[in-house]
Amino acid sequence: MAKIISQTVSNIPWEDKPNKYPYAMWRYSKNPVIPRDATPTSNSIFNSAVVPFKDGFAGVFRCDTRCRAMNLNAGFSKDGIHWEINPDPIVFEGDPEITAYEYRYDPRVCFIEDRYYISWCNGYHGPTIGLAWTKDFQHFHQLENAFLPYNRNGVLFPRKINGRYAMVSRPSDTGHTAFGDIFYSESPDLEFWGRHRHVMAPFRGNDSAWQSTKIGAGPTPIETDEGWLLFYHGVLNSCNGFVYSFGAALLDLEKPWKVLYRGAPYLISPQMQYECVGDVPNVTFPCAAVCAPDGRIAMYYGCADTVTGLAFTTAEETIQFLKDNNLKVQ
Ligand code: BMA
Repeated sequence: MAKIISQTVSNIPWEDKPNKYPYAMWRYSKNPVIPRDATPTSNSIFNSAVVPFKDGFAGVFRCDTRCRAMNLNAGFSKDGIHWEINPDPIVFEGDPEITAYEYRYDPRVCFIEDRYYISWCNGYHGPTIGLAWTKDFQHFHQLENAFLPYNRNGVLFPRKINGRYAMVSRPSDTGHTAFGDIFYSESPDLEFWGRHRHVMAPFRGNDSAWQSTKIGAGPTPIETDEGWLLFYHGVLNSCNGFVYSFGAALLDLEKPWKVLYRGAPYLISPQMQYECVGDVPNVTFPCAAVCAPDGRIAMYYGCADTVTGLAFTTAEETIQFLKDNNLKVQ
């Protein structure tokens, strides 16, 4: 049985797999859990990050406003399903040159040592990776941007690896990027990043076409005794535009840029109405997972750039799925 080493709590949101359901990941039957108008000014709430906090959960939510400004709001929940999301965006403290707001979106939250780190796509003369920390989800201290523009999908690892902080990210461009590989970077202090290593490229071929255009890390990687479990989104360029699905890979524990297994089929692709119809149709975009000691995993994912859904799996089932469906990459 694959064992989760990362932080776990037993009260994660959960629903058992429907009888005879054939796949490794299944959706919450009451999706979406967060509607688009959960704050007075929100046009949409999606691609958002949740972590265990006190005896419940806290999160950083991508709230696009009815002016279509992209920003981040904190929120709280007892059960991970019913959320109170602050009506006002997070105010980041720090060097005004860095905290100046252009746009903020697609947050991830990662608990490291004694605090919660937020990484997000931060507008600074183009998209790059913003970083901040909080201990209480009230006060947020912004750090230097991790990388030069242009970069997206910066996701921290929950502990130092070989003595350094670690992050995967996806170098990109200023537009609706039509390419993108996942890279690994290290930092001694969360300010200076280097030692960049290539992790994975999109797979250009029929054997896994859902991830043929670009890929990007999803939730904080989950440490298991068999490797880092990385859920990531992959994009297919169809005649109807980009289609965002997500799947998983298992990365080496000490050298996370080495891929041990990578699933050829997706785990979730846009199939439900709330995933196919919205401001951007056909998008399922995972940004957070919470784990239980017995290996259960609850995943939060953005649906059609409009609402937020939940899906479930277990470490054992996903790792077995990866072993049974490993993509052969030349
Ligand atoms: C990406 C990001 C995501 C979004 C996706 C689909 O480039 O902007 O926030 O979910 O496009 O629109």
